[in-house]
This record gives sequence, C-alpha cells and structure tokens, in this order.
Amino acid sequence: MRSYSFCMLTAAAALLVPCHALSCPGLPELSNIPGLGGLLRLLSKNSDCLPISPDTEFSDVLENFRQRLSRLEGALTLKGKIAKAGEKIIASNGKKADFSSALESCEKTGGTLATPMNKEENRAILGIVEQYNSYAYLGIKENETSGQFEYMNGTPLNYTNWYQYEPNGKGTEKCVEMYTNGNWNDRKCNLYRLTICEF
Ligand SMILES: [Ca+2]
Repeated sequence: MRSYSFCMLTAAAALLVPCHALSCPGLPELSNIPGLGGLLRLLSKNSDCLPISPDTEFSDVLENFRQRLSRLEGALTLKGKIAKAGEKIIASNGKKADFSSALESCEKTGGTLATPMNKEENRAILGIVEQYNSYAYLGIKENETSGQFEYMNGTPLNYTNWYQYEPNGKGTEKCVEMYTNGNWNDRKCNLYRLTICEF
C-alpha cells in the first residue's frame, strides 16, 4: 500500500511536472502559500517556469517537502485537529451530518469516512469522538443482500468492535456508529453524527 508521504509527494510532483511543458498560470497564486512559495522559487531558479532538476537535487527538494509535511502533521496532531494511525490520517470538520452527507463531505476532500481496520485505527478515531464527545458514523455498511456488515468497497470486515449484543438491527439499522467508548452499534443512517474522515 502506498504511504501517505508517498501520496503527498506524488500529488506535489503532479502539481509541478505539468509546468515543465506548459506555462504556469497557477504559479503566482501557489507562490503566495507560506512555505510553498519558497519551494517553488527554489525549483524555478532562472527559468520562467519549473525546470527539470537533476535527480539528486529533485530528491533533496522532495525530502525537504516530506519533512515539512511531517512537521505540519505533528503540529496538527498536537492541537488535536488530526490523529495518526499507521499511514492513515484521521480528521474531523466538527460537523454533524447523516451518513450519506458525511461520506460525501469526506470524499469531496479526497478521503472517505473513517473506517477502523484494527485496534490502533479504532483508538485514533475514538480520540476524535472523545474530543467532540459525539457519536460518529463509520465507513461500514450492511450488505443489502447478505445482511452482513462490510467496508464501503464491499469487502468483509477484518476487525470489529461491536458493543454487547450488537449488531441487533438486521435490515433496519444499516449504518454503524462509534460510541464514546469506542464500541460500535448498528444504527439508522439518517441521524446526525459527527463527520470523521480518513486520508
Ligand atoms: Ca443497534
């Protein structure tokens, strides 16, 4: 599985590479972003656009970028805005929404609903739930045909943390919420629950 850092670097590369061939209409705006402006100036040097740097130099720049992202993650984690679990970043916009609206707002920002696939991820999501003291929908749904709970892509669950006697709403409670103790409950999908996404 590709790492978060790798994905961020790929995104950065995708942002930069098209400028080799094209004019850079977005460059002035990007240059205004604190930190990124310096990176772009470093990359752009004497050219009117971004040059193809020697591999070693480009690696240095990417490494520098990776370190800055890592520090930013650290700062956000400290402020309780995000939680890290392995390669996953868990974050909330603090808003309550029904299941489909919550999922949509996560997908709009390039993520999906937080989906705990092991104890560590469950704990990270719980940290956000505790911070807002609010139940949250998870990225898990009941299969219409089999009645089994599964991930959003249809694969079976490989980790569960059901509350005692749950799931108990077969056919009527098709979504899953996390309680403020980290346990899960199957629940109707049209309630207002904290939106927590993973990236
Ligand atoms: Ca239930």
